[in-house]
Amino acid sequence: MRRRGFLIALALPLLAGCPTATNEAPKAGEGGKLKIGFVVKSASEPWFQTEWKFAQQAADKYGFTLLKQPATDAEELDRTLNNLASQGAKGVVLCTPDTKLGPTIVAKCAEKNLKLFTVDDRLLDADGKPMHDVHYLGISASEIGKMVGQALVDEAKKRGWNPAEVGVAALTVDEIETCKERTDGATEVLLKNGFLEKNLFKNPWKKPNDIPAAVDAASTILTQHTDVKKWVAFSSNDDGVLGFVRASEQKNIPAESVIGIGINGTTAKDDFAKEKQTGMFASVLLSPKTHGFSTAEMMYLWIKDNKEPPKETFTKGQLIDRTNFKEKLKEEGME
Ligand code: FCA
Repeated sequence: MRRRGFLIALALPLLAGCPTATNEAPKAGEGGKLKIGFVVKSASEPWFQTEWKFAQQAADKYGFTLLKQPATDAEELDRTLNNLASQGAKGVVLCTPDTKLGPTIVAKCAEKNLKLFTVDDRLLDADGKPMHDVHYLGISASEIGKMVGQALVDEAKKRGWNPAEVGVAALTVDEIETCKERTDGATEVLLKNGFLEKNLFKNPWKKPNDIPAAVDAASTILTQHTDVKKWVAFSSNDDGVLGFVRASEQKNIPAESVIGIGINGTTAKDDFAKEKQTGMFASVLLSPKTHGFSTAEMMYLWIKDNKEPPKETFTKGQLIDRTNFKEKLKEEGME
């Protein structure tokens, strides 16, 4: 329904002979300043706030104007892309609220003369396949998922747990390629290391980017399996794992019986800073600097010098926990 609204909105100017298209064609921008949009699916998630912060540093360095906009659904994204074009933006770095909007987004950006650089979540075509021809920078998701799995295995061993008795909780977002690859990677490693399929409890995280929704999804798992006394937990990112950790606290499960390992680092770091260790044991710190600064910089050089960015870039991550997070965040320019 929503997507249809977006398609109609896209088709209307075309049907009407596109009377506004010439007016909306990219202008140099007021004051001659080049304008670039940076649109993300959630303005409240620390990951995206950090990405914006670094993108702003690129804008400050090169002197372009960065238009930071959230778009949480198809309609908002459609409005935002129209808006960016009418403000004279010539390109947009985008983490889409819905990867299935791929072809519609590509058509819209072409119509509005906006160069498109997708970040984090890759667009899917009409057959649900990744759109390899659209520029994309994302994480090496499967590899990072496996890092999470291995770190869970290592910590459980260190605590002397018998893997066959441990509950494995996964909050999944399988409709997003990068998220599915992460949780599949972690699952694979755990199952190869003595954790049991029968103890693997997956629950889809209905509203990703929303911690209360993750708490709900995790509570369901915990309520159904009160016999399980020790848990390892993972998800597509820190916020999902934090949902599990908060839910376990609400159920009075001791922190030492929970090993939660996230991805991003941007949310987990707040738990690492707490005086007492929580179930949020570690995280794979990504590089919001690369995802924010470098994408904005590449877009700027693409518009200004016609220097096309690589079609695909995959970034890495590094494990952080309470013992090293301060130093690692500093190295990434995050503190
Ligand atoms: C996805 C996740 C974010 C972040 C990003 C790199 O968009 O939802 O939390 O991990 O990939």
